[in-house]
Amino acid sequence: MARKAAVQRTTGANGNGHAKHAETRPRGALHDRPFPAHMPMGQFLFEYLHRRGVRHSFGVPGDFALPTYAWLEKSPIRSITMTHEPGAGFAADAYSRLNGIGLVCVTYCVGGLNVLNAIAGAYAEKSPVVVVSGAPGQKDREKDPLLHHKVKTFETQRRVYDEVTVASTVLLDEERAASEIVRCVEACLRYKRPVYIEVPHDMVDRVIPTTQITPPVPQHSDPQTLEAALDEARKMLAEAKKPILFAGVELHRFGLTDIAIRLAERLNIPIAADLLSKSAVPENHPLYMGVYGGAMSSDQNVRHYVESSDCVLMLGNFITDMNLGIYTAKLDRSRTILATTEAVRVRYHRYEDVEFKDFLLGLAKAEVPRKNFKRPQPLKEPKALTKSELTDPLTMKEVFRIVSLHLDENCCVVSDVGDAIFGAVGIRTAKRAEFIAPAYYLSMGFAVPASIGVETANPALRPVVLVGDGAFQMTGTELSTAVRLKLKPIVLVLNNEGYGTMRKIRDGYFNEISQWDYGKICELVGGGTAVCATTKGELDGAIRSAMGSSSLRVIDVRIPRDDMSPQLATMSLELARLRGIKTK
Ligand SMILES: Cc1ncc(C[n+]2csc(CCOP(=O)(O)OP(=O)(O)O)c2C)c(N)n1
Ligand SMILES: [Mg+2]
Repeated sequence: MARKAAVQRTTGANGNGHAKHAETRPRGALHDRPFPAHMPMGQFLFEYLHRRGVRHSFGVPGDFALPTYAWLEKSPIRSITMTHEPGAGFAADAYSRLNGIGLVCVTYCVGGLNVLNAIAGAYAEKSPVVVVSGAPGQKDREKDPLLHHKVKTFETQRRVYDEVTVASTVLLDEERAASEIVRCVEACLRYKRPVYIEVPHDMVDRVIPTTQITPPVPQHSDPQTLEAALDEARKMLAEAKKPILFAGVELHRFGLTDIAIRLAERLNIPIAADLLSKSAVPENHPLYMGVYGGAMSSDQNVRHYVESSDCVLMLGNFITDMNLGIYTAKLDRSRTILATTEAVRVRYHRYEDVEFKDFLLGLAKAEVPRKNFKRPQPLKEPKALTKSELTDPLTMKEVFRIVSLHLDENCCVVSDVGDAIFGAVGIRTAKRAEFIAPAYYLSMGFAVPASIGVETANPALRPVVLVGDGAFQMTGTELSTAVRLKLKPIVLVLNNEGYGTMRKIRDGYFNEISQWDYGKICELVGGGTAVCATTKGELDGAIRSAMGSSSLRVIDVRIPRDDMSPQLATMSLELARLRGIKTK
């Protein structure tokens, strides 16, 4: 019997089908062992994902997804049930950023649409998450009945997901199911963006052929265009008196940071990062100047250096309003080279068909004379606390200084939206620490569940979670998942009694939230220890004690209601000005 064709779609990373992309990092051993010629669909799905690097799945099951979950359980991938799908999405996003690919497994619409916001964030910030959703069966769809969890049509969820993915499929065709799975997973790896695989519950046990799947095709640059782009960039770099490398997040996502650092070292040019890529370059590197983002830069030195540079070599940067300090950044095209996975631009010329990695490798080999860069002022390490200040009340600025004192290469700072993210610009670590935040999409509720993804992807990392009281109230329940999994995040609830960031832009009763006794969360979730910190000394002691422990720690960090980090002060003024809102 002829079956309905699988619904399929793949678009480029920029959503228009024309995106360029770098080669992905080598993933799991795909072709070590050939797949059996026929396999149950569920077995093939998870076996393929496992071979491509997925080791964990985050989600919540449901009746349409249970047959798929049964295959997940039998697979080598470990399934983690979260308290709510948004948490599963944020955990999978953070996991994918560190691991290179991740997985959420949910049920139809009630689950799939619950996780949608997190997947939208993963799309916006290029995080390679595979969404597997259980769904009504082929038989169920025959007379288009009103089935539970259905919204409008059986196609609704897949169509919604088309807006936030680079490939999607509904596995209704046994013959093509294996190649559809491969197509979606490979698109996820290639574009570093989410994909959607819908698995009807009565299809997942069926035996499907795997013989037609083909290995992924490596991408190549057009040699002449590449040479022309390199030629112009080399000339610009050679003539520049004051070049700077402005590191973007794609360096991290595509595993190219080390090549970029070697390039800067060879040419002896300084490095700045943007907020999304903060920590991609170790902050203690001798060439590292700090975070640049116009008015939101980590200090005036880096801001002046970038803005007076005659050649800003931007590698993998997202040009977002946040990254550019709400458009206070000054980066005109006459003095920039911008290379990303989507295109290479040198001054006013745009080069298509040039792979980001090829361009970077070409530059790394370029014969450009070394510059005589000498740092105007060495980047200051955070000052240790003096005895006399231990009893001082806390301020946002001091929180970030005290956190900086404790971070090392085993830490991963996970920031939520609010002053947790703005203030994090001011974190200056003596050692290399990871940093993860939804610094472009800016969805609240990211950090606590993301810390679960971080520690699951790399158990050697200790997540240091910076989360506002408002954001904590959204997804803090995931601490119960952390306790169940014996994870050990250190969670700093930046408690300023409400939506501080919003208050700074426009004050009103709508920015009030309930005051929770955050310390009690440990009792509720049955693990961990909580303390409250109101002074610098108390916070310092609480973090030191947390670092020495190996279980969940929650610190209720009491910050005066009207205080804010210097970065938020600048940004809120800029935002209010942009929106025409009068500030006090
Ligand atoms: C999911 C989501 N809802 C609403 C917002 C808008 N928003 C941005 S910051 C903010 C307040 C955050 O409050 P809190 O977590 O307490 O951090 P604070 O601003 O006080 O530092 C809100 C509501 C958002 N970014 N994400
Ligand atoms: Mg708050």
